[in-house]
This record gives sequence, structure tokens and C-alpha cells, in this order.
Amino acid sequence: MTETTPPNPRHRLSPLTCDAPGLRQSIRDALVRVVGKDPDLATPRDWLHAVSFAIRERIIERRVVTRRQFADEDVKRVYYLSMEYLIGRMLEANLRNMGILEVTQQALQDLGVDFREIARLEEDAALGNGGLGRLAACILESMATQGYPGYGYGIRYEYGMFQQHIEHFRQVEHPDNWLRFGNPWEFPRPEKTFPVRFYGYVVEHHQPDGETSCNWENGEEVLAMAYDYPTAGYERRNVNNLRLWAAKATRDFDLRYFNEGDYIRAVADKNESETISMVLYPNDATAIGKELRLKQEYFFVSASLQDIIDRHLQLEYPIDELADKAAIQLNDTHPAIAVAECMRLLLDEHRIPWDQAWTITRNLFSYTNHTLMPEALETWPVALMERVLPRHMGIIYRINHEFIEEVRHRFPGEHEFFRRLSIIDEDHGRRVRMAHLAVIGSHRVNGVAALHTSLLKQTLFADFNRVWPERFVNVTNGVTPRLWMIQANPGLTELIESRISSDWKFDLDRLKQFEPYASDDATREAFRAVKRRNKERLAALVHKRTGITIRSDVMYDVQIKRIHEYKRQLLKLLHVIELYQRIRDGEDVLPRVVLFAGKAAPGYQRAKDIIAVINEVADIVNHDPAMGDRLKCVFFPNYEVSSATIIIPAADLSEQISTAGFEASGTGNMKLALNGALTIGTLDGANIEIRDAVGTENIFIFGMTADEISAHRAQGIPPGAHLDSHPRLRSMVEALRDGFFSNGGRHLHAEIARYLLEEDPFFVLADYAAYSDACAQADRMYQDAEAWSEAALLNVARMSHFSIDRTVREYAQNIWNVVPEPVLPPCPEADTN
Ligand code: CR6
Repeated sequence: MTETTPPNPRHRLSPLTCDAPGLRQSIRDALVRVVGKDPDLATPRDWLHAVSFAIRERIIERRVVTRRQFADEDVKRVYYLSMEYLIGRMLEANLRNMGILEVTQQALQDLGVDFREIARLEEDAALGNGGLGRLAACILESMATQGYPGYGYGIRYEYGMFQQHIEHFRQVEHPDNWLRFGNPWEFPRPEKTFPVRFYGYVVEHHQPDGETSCNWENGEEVLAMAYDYPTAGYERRNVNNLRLWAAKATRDFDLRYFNEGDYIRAVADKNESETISMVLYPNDATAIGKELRLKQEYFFVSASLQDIIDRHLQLEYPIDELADKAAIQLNDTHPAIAVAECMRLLLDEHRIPWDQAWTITRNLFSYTNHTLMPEALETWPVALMERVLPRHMGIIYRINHEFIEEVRHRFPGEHEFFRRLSIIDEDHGRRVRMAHLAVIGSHRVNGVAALHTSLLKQTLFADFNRVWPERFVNVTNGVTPRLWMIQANPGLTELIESRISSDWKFDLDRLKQFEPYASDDATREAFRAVKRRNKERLAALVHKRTGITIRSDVMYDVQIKRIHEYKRQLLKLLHVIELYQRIRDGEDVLPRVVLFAGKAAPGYQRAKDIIAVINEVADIVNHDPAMGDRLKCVFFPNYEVSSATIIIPAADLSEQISTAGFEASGTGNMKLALNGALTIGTLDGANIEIRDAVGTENIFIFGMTADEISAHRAQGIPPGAHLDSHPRLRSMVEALRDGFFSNGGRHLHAEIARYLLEEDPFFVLADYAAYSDACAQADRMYQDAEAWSEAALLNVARMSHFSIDRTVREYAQNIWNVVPEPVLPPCPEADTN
């Protein structure tokens, strides 16, 4: 545990009490005075808002104290720039981290209100697509928990990730109007508003010293207004801040049109400039290439950098010390335009000479890459960039020119090499490669799992790795145990707590002390009882959402993640078909529930087809009396953070079956193993490190490695050639092709079968036999309850490496060069008497 400091008098406030009577009073007061309801008439949602407002007052107090502490201690700050934050519900997480969950539940109970009932009504804050956005949320929580002065910056999308409904087996997207009831957790900051310019032109002025200064003029201005979301650290009183920007039309803009007398046009244009922060693009790991997306990226980057520089100057630090007092992490290339924007602000606004500005910029930034997939790599047409951000295009040209000069000097004559390194891709109609800008403008670049980082160095960034090998480092992802264990799995938390001391919650390394209990009969039995209760909880939710009844005494086999060809939901679906056929043929098969969940990008037709086929197969399987309750297949709709916290603790088998070399890391794999699910997986992403941690005998690894996949691709073997590699594969694919499972979607099934037989770009058929074997191995182990429980408990005890706290410490030490601040004393009253 980190030391606590003696209270500094400047940090004192007279805090609101956090005992049950005090909370009760606050909640009632908020109900009447803020929500405006008579307690006799209040609905559950009114109570939800009342309790949230009461806690909001307390969280902001702690935020004020934390901010003062950081200001007094002269700290170096970390700024995390991310287009996505997949936060989920905030009430319970805030209460738990603030250490006042139980007392608040008590206060509500005294008021006759059931905490669980009202907590369920909170909307998930789904300002992200999947792993990348959830990682950002985990990193913020960990920075607060460990006392790092960390700030998140992003966009306050009016509409988050769409709500997925399943209608006639298909995904239908509904808008996620998450702010419609208001949001008690946000603090609007109208005084923190920055102008952001688009379009216009650049005017050059030649200075007597030979330098050219530039003014970016005209065009359109939009205002970025801050909304703050305090983020509480776990039982540490530290509260950090997530600042999200909303677009507002400028007053000048309004006036111009109003004065011209076109009232309607003025209002319509106002709305148009506010569309910038209207909606999250629902694409996971694919570049979008739309002008509005570029504007979103620049909008939040520009506002964040102006704010960061403002804070720096307000603290009276000299501008040339910016990189000593701040570190900025780019979460993927989405905010990579920050490199050019930082240069623009330093050059044009602060009049710093180019070389000095460039040194500051490079020392300030670092960049995390989250994928190798070519379709995810952002490039913008030069013509578009020139029109939307003319000044930045000029800066990018000069950055590129100086960089190429540098490498030309070091590697003379290697023209092909220079072309490949250039920020400008000349081969595809002149495009700006954002990843190149990010690498050149950063002092560190990291991948998110060991395999991913090594592939990055061998493939995507092989040329850069030749130029600057020391720039590339690995930081394997992690997950927060506060949400993904303590909140999601109270039963397992209690079991661990009954065996070892509770400091594992801060320091997951201590979970190792739980390892010996894996061979203890009583612990195993208790573990099975916890799993069983978790399954009952999930079964109830599945019934509520889908109408499907599932048993809670069978294996729960789950694949929960975005729907994507490379993640190979079709591999799991083929296995469902295999089991179905074997049961029909009278074979004795281990009973199981197979549960899929995940959203498909609305424009990704193949992924949407996969959802439809899963649902149609499930429908046949679930209604076939021959299955006799031995096989159920569920597509759980609208997968989001809150449903993940119910599904994960109930899982026995965790499907991590991507084609090797394609999943950068995965983080669901970590959450599931931490909750005692055994992984069945390929040697991809962080699965490799999970295997090393839990031991090869406690995980089911199968299939081609990344190298074997490359070799296999090079051989060009037709996918159909694998049909005889497994006794049933041919008949399974034929059943699909012939529409055996189709319910009106016959053509779709035939198309999926054709796709597998003729294209199969992710080697589903090539890996099927190995996958089916691994499933059989898992089934055998599951039949031995003691052996399975032992392996599951070893998974739990050996997952310490995958704590987000370890991830954040590695960023802090190897990339940001920041140290944690001593944490404030845990008791709110302690420093104020
Ligand atoms: N889709 C990776 O695909 C990784 C997360 C977080 C992803 C996934 O393997 O765990 O990032 N990549 O690092 C992108 O979003 C680009 C993801 O979530």
C-alpha cells in the first residue's frame, strides 16, 4: 500500500458527512430541492437522481481537494487523449470507490428505497466501441486509485454506442440517447470554452530573422465547451477528472446570420456546427474516412491542447517547460493530429521557434497502437486535410521534410525506404498517414501485448524500428479489479477475502496468496457454489432479455466481444452445429449453454449476417426436442458494460479464438480468466501471456500460430481442402449451405457457407479440427469437477499481471516519467476536525 500524507491545511474543506443519517438527509434534500419531487410521489428514477446528486456533492469535494494537492505539489500531469471512454454506469462504481457503498445502501433502505432496483435504471455511459474505449476507462480509474495526476480528455457525444435490438434474428440499431434524463455526474463548465477553427486559409508573414510566421484566418469557428466527470480512485479519496468537450456554435457565428435577417438559417447553421459532438462513430477497429470524423478528431484535440497549455501557464510555468510538466498519451491515431496542433499553438500562438517547438512536442507525446489491421489505419486525403486544416497540412509537410532529411543523412540512397517512411502516401492518391505522424511526433510508441508489439516492429513499423529502435516498447493491457472482480463478482470476492487479507484489491500481486487454496476441497466447493449463483443471476437476465430458459447446472461457454470476421464467431457457431448433429445422432454430449454477445458495426454487412445466422441456428437448436436441454444457444442482445458484469462471473469457458496475429491484445480474455473461466484460445494477443501466467495445463490452446497463418496464406490452399480434416466438418458446412437452419434467410446461410468454402480469409476451416479437439479436451476436464475447479482457481490466483494498475505503472515509469502522489487519508473527516 502507498503511504498516506499528513493533512495539508490547504486541502481542508468542511466535508459533508458520509454516515447514514447524513446521507439520508442529503438524499431527501436532493429529491425535493434538485429533482423537485415530493418523496411521496417519487418514482424509482427520481430516487436514482436524488442519490446521484447527493453523491455528486461529495465526489466534487474530493476532486477539489485532489486538485489543490496537485497544484501545491508541483506535479507532472498526465493527459490521456481518447476518442472513446466506455464507462458504463457510474453510481455504484463511484460509491464503491469512495468507500460509501454500504452506508448509502443503508441510507436508502431507511428511506424505503431498494438500491438494486434504482441502480438498474441508470443508463450505461457507452462513449466507446469496445476494448479500446473500455481500456481508457480502466486507465482513468487506475490513475485515480494509484494517485497519479491523470486527466482524461474526450468528446461528450450526445448519442453513444447504439442500442442493439434483435428483430427477426437481425441486428437493428436504435439511437442511444443516454442524456435524455439529464446526467447528475457531469459538471458543465461554460467558462472553459475554447474556439476551434476549420477551413479558411493561411497568411504568411516573413520576419526579419528569416523565419516565416503564419496566421490561419477566416473559415468557421466552433466552440468547445467542457463538461467534467470526476473519477474516484478506490478508497483513496483521490478524484481525478475526465473532461469531455461538447460543440457549441459561436456567438459571432450566430450574430452574423441573425444580422443578415435569416433567422431560420442562423438556427439551422447553429445546429450544424453542434453536430460535431453529436454521435460516436460505431466502428470498432476500422477507419471511417468521413470529413465529420476528421472534424471530431481535431475538435477535441484542439480544445484539449489549448486547455493543457492554459493550465500550464496559469500555474506560472514557462511555456518551454511544457514537456517537463506534462505527458500526453495518444490513444491510437484518432488524436494524432495533436502533434501538428501542438506545433501550431507553439509556433503561431506562443511564437516559439520551430526547432524548440519540435523538441517540446516530441518529448510531450507518446502513442499507443491498438491494431495491425490495414483497414483500421487512418489516412486522410491530402486534399481534404488541406481544405479542413490548411495550417496543419503545412506543418505536416515541414515535419515530414525535416524527418526525411534526417533519414536521408543516416541512410543515404535508400529511396524506397524514404517513400515507405514518409507521412505522405504517394501511392494511393496522396494521403496523410496518421500513424506515421504519431510515430514521428512521439518519444515512445507502444503495442498492447508482447506479441502485438513484436509484430508491430516486424511489420507495420519495421522501417521506423530501423530508424529508432528504442522508441518501441510494449505495455500489455490490463483490467481494473475493482469493476471486473469486486463489483461484478461479490461472491468470489468474499471467498478470496475469507482466505487472504484484503490488500489484493490495491495490489493484485497479493492475489498469489490465494493459489494454495486451489487444492483445498472446501474452497473448491465454495467456488462452485459462487459460480452456480452467478449462473442463476445470468440465467434470470437471459430469460428477461430473450425469453430463453437456460439451466444453471451446465457448462457456460461464452464468446462476448464485437462481431468481427477475425474474431471468428463462425468457428464457435460451427462447433454448436457439430454438437447439435452429434446429439441428434444419439451421441452423449456434455450439456452446455453457448452464449454469444456483441454488436456489429452498422455498415459491416458480413458481421451483421453472422449475427443473423447465429440467431437462426440458435432458434432451431433451442426448439428441437431432440436436444433434451443438453444444448442451448443464446445471442444475448445489446452487450454493454453492465451486462458484461453479469455474464463474465457466470462463465466457465472463455472463447478467445481469433485468427493468430489479428487480435492486438484482448481484454475480455483477462476479465474472464480473473473470474475463474478457463480460456480456450489461439496463440494471439494477450492469450500468450495469459497462458504463461496460468500454466499450459490450465488453458486450452489450439490452432495455427501467427507465423503458421502467414505461411498457410502464402501456400494458397483452398479452404474447401480442409473439409475432410474433421469427420463432421463437411456435413456441418453442407447443412448450413442447404439452409437446414434457415428461417427465411436461406440465401444468407448459403452465402456464409460459400464464403467459408471459397474465401475464408480468417482460416475458420483450416483451424476447425484443432478447435474441435480443444473443445473436447475442455469437456473432458469439465466432467471432473475437482480438476476443473482447481484449474479455475489457479486462473484467478495467477492473473495479477493483468491488473490495470500494473499497466499504468509501466506507462508512468517507461513512458510518462511521472510518479504517483501520496494518497490522501481514506477517511473523509480525518483531515478536517
Ligand atoms: N478493437 C484491439 O482490437 C485491444 C483493444 C485495446 C482494439 C483489441 O485487441 O484489446 O484495442 N483495437 O487495446 C482497436 O480498437 C483499434 C479494440 O478494442
